[in-house]
Amino acid sequence: MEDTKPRAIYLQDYLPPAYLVDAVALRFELGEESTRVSSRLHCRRNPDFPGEPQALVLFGRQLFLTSLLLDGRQLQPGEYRVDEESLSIPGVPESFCLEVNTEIRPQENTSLEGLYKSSGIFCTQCEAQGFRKITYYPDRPDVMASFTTTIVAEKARYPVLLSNGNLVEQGELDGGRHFATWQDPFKKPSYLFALVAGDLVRIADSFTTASGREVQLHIYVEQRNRDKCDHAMRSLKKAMRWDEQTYGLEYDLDIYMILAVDDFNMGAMENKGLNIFNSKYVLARPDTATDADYQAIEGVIGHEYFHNWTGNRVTCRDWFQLSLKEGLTVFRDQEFSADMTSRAVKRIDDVRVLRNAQFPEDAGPMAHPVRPDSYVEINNFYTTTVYNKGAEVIRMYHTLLGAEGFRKGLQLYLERHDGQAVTTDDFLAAMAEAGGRDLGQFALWYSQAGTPVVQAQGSYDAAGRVYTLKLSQSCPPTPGQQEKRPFHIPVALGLLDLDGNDLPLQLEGETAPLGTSRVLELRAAEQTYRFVNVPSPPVPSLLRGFSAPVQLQADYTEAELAFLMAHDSDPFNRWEAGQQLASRVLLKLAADHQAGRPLQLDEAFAAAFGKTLCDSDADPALLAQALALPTETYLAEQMAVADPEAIHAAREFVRRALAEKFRHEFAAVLEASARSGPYSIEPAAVGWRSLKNLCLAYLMTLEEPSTVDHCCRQFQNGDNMTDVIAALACLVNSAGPERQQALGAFYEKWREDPLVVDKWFTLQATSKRPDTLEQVRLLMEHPAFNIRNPNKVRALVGAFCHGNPARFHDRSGAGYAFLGDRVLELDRLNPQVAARLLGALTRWRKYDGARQELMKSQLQRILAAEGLSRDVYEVASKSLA
Ligand code: B3K
Ligand code: ZN
Repeated sequence: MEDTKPRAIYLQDYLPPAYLVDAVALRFELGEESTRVSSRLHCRRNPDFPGEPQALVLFGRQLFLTSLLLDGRQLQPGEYRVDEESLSIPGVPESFCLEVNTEIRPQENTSLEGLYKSSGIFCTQCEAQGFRKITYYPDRPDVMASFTTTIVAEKARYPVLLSNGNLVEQGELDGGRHFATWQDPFKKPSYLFALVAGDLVRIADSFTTASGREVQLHIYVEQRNRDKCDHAMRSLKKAMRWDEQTYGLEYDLDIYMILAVDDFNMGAMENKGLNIFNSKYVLARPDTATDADYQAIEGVIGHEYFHNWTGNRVTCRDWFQLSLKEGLTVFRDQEFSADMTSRAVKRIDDVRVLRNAQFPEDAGPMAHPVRPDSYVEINNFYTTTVYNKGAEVIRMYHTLLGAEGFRKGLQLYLERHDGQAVTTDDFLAAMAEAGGRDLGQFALWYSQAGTPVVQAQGSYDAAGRVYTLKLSQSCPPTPGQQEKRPFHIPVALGLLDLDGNDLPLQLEGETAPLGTSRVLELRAAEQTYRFVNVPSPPVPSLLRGFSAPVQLQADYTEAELAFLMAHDSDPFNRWEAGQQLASRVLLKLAADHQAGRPLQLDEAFAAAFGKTLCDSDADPALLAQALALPTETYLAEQMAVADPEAIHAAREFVRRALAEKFRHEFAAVLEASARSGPYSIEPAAVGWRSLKNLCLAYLMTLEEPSTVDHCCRQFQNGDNMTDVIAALACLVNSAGPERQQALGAFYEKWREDPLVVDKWFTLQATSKRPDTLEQVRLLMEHPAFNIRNPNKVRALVGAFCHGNPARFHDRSGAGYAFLGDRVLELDRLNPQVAARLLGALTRWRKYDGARQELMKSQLQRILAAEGLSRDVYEVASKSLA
């Protein structure tokens, strides 16, 4: 048993490939039973491979090998070896042509990795290692080849045949079949390969690049979705323009294609010239998609487009370098969205994701560095650490080098490595060189896991007019890393005077002040900064814009937090001060709840909240952010032993208490918003809707008939999905008969639209009502639910396990057992989705003894199951380790 356990792969074992592939010609014959794949590889020995010539090893999984020819000669079974994972051929010549013929069964492929079918459409997902489920190949990113792909299929069922690059030939064949041949002029790793065949409609547009080339833009969707592509197309053109203007980067092919499919493991995939998208990130119409959906579409369309340079033109040497392309591309899409909408709101949203998902990951058993040292299953490392913390690391280069230095560094990196597969060290070297900076210590952000804690202590000397700020840092241990070295941390800060204005900042030894907001570079375990000519005791505004992914511990009084909330010139820190104040109040109430003490609304907090709510000059979008309480997930992280019940009780109490206290003020906002104009997707309108719907949600906690009425009217008459779903979300938590009526009406109206039905599932799965788990179980039997569709699983099961802490962590353990059942059920169909879901149990050590036992027993039960995937095995075993 011992030796059949999946084994880890280590970064330190990296060796360059023994053989290179210069060109590959693929031919697919797509059938209803099986698909024939023939692949002709032009290979040669890699001159950079250290040591003796080796056997040629090609990776392959779940393939049926029909024939193998080396330089035209059929190989006999004794001349090669095939096992579960690979095909090896010893004694191959210096350079040769290999023809590999295999058969696969895409129709039976429920893992949605490799070639598979989604609602009658053939499509592929090859990153990270899906290509090896299509044919035997050196499926690793440092083998880059020119691809020519011929697709043969029945014309009536599959009129559209697509692959990467340019269409070079097409025509009719016998038996009602046709073919198309595509050629990609750019060398690429196999993970960027894509193939599509289906009955699709094409939305066409074009884009003229800065240098005057015309690029055809095609979005392919099923006929029923043709009226939902405008926003995606607009977003694509905006992204193309933005990358030219911001970084001087132009698109490089004459055609850019996007396909939307319903069955997809993640958001989307940046295949060269042919992106494949989860339809959730393409399709939108005002009546079917919310403002958040519109924003996510713009972000993901941008993300995949930006990969064309950061990922495709310059790719990763090995999968340990994943953040090289992902962190960088997330940073690029964040900046793009910030420029298209509101920078401050975008920053707040991004930091929320970091704190609600990445900080917990960094504090749990799956913690890993931005550049991991090892993995069992690479699909488990498409994490919020690699993506979102990776983006924060890129943001810190930007902060340290400045916008211009960063732009130069990026240009140097892309010029130097165009067409190569490289490492995060190569990226850092280009940044250091362009910025003229020593980034040796900065490299620790890639190799050390864990969220650093930065402590700040200030003191003011009135006689000397000196403000002294002491910053210290430490980082908790993470799996395999007990001791950490100090990080290089950019701490952006300002000092506020008694009136709340920014003071000029002059450090001891400087001849004049240098601005009112500046970046301190904390490099040692402890550093002291002395600001001179400070006329009065200041309130420091620390870590402005969240300049580093750290936990800041500052000894603010509640009065100081309220002061920063009202006056800080940095909008992020205004929001942050409010969140810190609210967290203190909520955590104190959670403790009261645990001790059985009566709950009381903190007066100072209520006053600060009221002041914010009544600030009529405030930007509605920022106001909505400021008035939203910290999430239950965030609050749980702040407790030594998380108590989901106490947190839920405290948070609901505060919501109701605030609603009671400010019912007129909330109602006034609702009224004002009614005058905010007709539906539009412009940021100002989005801001008003978010504020209005937040106020509605507060008021609905009181369930007063007039509010319920208002809510029902908004549900019935809303002309956009944002308003409709916001109203429905309130009704779903309510006790009245409106709940069932609204849910029924909504389903009847939208039953044919899978993405809208997903929202319907999610609202019910995240309901606060005590019978939610029962409802979720029933909904799994609903005809619209399909366990093979990842969007459905995420919308119902994922939303309950990850998005409803109060119900999921029910002390009976029923939520955990439900998750255990689903993980085992899903693992046989789609290991990637199963492993993600299991993530909800990894933090078991954070809970009380009774819950720990219940969670652990599910992990043990899963680990004991026969035939577990590598994906689930890795998460379960590391969680228990
Ligand atoms: N690069 C893909 C992710 C592939 C995940 C494979 N398990 C999407 C993206 O980050 O753009
Ligand atoms: Zn990406």
